Amino acid sequence: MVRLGLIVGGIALVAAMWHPAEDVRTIEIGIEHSRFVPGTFTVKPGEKVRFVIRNDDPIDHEFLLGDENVQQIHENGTEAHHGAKPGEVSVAAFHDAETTFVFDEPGALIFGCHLPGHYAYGMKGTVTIE
Ligand SMILES: [Cu+2]
Repeated sequence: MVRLGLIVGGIALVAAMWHPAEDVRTIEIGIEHSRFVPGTFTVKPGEKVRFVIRNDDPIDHEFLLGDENVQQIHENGTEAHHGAKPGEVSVAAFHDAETTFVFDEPGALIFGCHLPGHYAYGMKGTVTIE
């Protein structure tokens, strides 16, 4: 029995080592009353993160990750639906959505919702990459 356990454990370990692409960290972000919760978090350079966004509000929102420039483009843009680009996803009322993003160099990025008035209201957060 101990030997079988060692074999199974060994296989699991080898399987884990053979799939570095599966090394994805999941971060859950809630939306409550047009706020992201949590509003700040930290990741490592090169880290691959699967964001699971849970919208507990009765209205639609979006999660758009990028630098200040990207945020300005979305704030002035007219894209009605997001989901094709990594780090960008629409989140319907009372629904979950997810998007996967690979962080690059140390620094900081912003995530925000750019439906009319939301960003100005404070529907934004910061990711620190360090
Ligand atoms: Cu919103």
